[in-house]
Parts: sequence; C-alpha cells; structure tokens
Amino acid sequence: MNIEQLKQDFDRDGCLIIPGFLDAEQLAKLEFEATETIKGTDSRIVKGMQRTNPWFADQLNSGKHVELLKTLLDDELEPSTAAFFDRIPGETEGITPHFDAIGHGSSGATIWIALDRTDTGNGCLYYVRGTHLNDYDHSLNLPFDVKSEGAIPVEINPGDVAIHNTRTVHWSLANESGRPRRAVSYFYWAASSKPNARRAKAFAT
Ligand SMILES: O=C(O)CCC(=O)C(=O)O
Repeated sequence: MNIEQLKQDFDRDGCLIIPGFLDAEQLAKLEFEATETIKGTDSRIVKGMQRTNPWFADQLNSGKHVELLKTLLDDELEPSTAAFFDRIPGETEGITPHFDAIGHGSSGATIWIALDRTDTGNGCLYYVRGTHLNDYDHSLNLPFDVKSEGAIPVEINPGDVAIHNTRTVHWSLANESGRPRRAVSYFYWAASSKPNARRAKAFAT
C-alpha cells in the first residue's frame, strides 16, 4: 500500500477503497467471530460487539487497520464501536443518506470490511466523494441519491475494505437480491476532535 497516496485520496474524497486488505485466513476468522457474536440477535445492525466478544475489543483497539486509520486522520484514535451490518436478502428498505459525526466528535473514520461480495444488486454502500468538506446543519436524510455528483457505489469483494470519514455522506440501498451482504465495521473518533457545536446542538434537540 502506498500510504501517502491513500492519505491524499482520503483527504480529497473523504473515502477510500482498499482491495484485498484481509487475507483469506484473516477474513475467515472475522466471519467466524462475527457469526458467533450475532447469534441469538435478530437485528440486521449489531453495534458494540466489543462488549460481548473480547476478540472484537482487541480488534477495535489494535487490529491491523488501526495504524492506517491513525495516519489517515493524523491523530490518535478513540475507539467507538465494532458493528455488524447486514442487508437482508429480499428486504425493502436500506439506510438513508447520512453522515456519522454527530454529537460526540467532529472528526473520525469508519473502516467497513466486506464479508460478502457487495454491489448495486445486493444493497452496497454508496459514498459521495468530497462531502466530508461540507458543513450540514443536520446529519440524517440528506438530499443525495445515486445520481448525485460524486456518488459512487462501493462494489467490493470479501476481505476488501471501504473507509469513510465521519463527515462523508453515505447510505445503502435495500438488498433486493437473493444474495447476502454482510459487513463488519470499526468506528473511531479522532482523539483530539471536539464536538461541533452546531451539530451537537442539532443532535440534542
Ligand atoms: O452497511 C451499511 O449498509 C451501512 C453502514 C453505515 O451506515 C455506516 O457504517 O455508518
């Protein structure tokens, strides 16, 4: 990986895709731990997996992605959550356009690791490049769609990763296919970032 190039791209676009970030063994371990951790839940989104599985606590604190995210953010990391995101085959709704930096901090990043092939057919993520540089007064249901300038589908394979700034607008469509679309993400605040006063207020009200 050319880290300098990745940082330049991340600073410019607010998002990145890195193919083949996990090798087959690392991917199999991640899939195993995620499957074990979500057993007994019926949610398509399971946050806080680090609280119930020490393996995820370890990954959140010192997984192989941690140094990369520190470099991309130019900061230490404040770990927030290890999450499982499933777009269930046949569902009719996805997640509307939003960004993640509300309330607590103003900067940070998420690394999103595909467990399955993800594409426009099975509810992949979409990013809107450059939106991390905008200042919105709210964070949810933002006026973007697949035709918006800068919108890109995150079409990646198992073990590939997508990384986004906490201020980058993103969403996912419903998975109308018969194929699974599972992912694990790790979400961090940049340790020295402060709450954005306007957004914190919007969040509180
Ligand atoms: O995986 C998805 O469908 C959505 C992920 C997301 O919104 C996030 O990581 O913040």
